[in-house]
Amino acid sequence: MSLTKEIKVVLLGDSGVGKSSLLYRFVENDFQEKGQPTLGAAFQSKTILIDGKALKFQIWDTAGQEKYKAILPLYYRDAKVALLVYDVNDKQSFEGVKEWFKQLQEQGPLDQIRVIIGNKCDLEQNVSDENGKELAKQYNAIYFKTSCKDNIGVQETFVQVGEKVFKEQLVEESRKSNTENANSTLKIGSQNQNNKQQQNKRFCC
Ligand SMILES: Nc1nc2c(ncn2[C@@H]2O[C@H](COP(=O)(O)OP(=O)(O)O)[C@@H](O)[C@H]2O)c(=O)[nH]1
Ligand SMILES: [Mg+2]
Repeated sequence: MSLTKEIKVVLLGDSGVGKSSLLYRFVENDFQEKGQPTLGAAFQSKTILIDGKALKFQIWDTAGQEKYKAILPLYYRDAKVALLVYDVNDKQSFEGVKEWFKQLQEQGPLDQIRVIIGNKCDLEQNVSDENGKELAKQYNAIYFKTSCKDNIGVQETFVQVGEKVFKEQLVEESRKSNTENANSTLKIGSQNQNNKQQQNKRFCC
């Protein structure tokens, strides 16, 4: 059995907010002033160590254009993590993130970890931190501010996501072992009951 845990991550957000740049910064630790437009969707992987445990991110980059929107449920429906990106310089892109949340609430998985990313924080900020945090609170999401250009917050975002993934895994494992213990206690209980019934039978005429 492989010791590396693998999770699927999907990048969502309007065109031009920096989704592909985030992926490039995370995977290659580099930045391109003139990014290439993304067609449809494509993924890249990167493994990092979190508290000594390996976590492989399979990150799906999607295109924000209207014409691709119909196919995006294919990518976010089984993603453990959704990164919803806006450009802090562009108010309209923040409205875009609100739309994404609505769609994910209707069609996304219930246990998905959602992260709001206010990217391009090296530029003038037209959407305040408070607005970003407020939206995150409303949707029980994590909030991060990043700059792919100046390499701010990108690695930290993935590390925090990884920590949350492992924390959830621990909670899930302890929940499972509690249920298993409860089940075996029940079995022992009912076995005792059976034994008593057998014994009673023996003393019965
Ligand atoms: N100033 C600045 N520009 C950025 C940043 N991230 C991306 N960009 C630029 O924004 C443009 C769109 O980025 P891209 O990653 O293609 O956006 P996408 O359409 O969401 O994938 C490109 O010209 C990038 O160089 C950033 O953090 N700061
Ligand atoms: Mg792109």
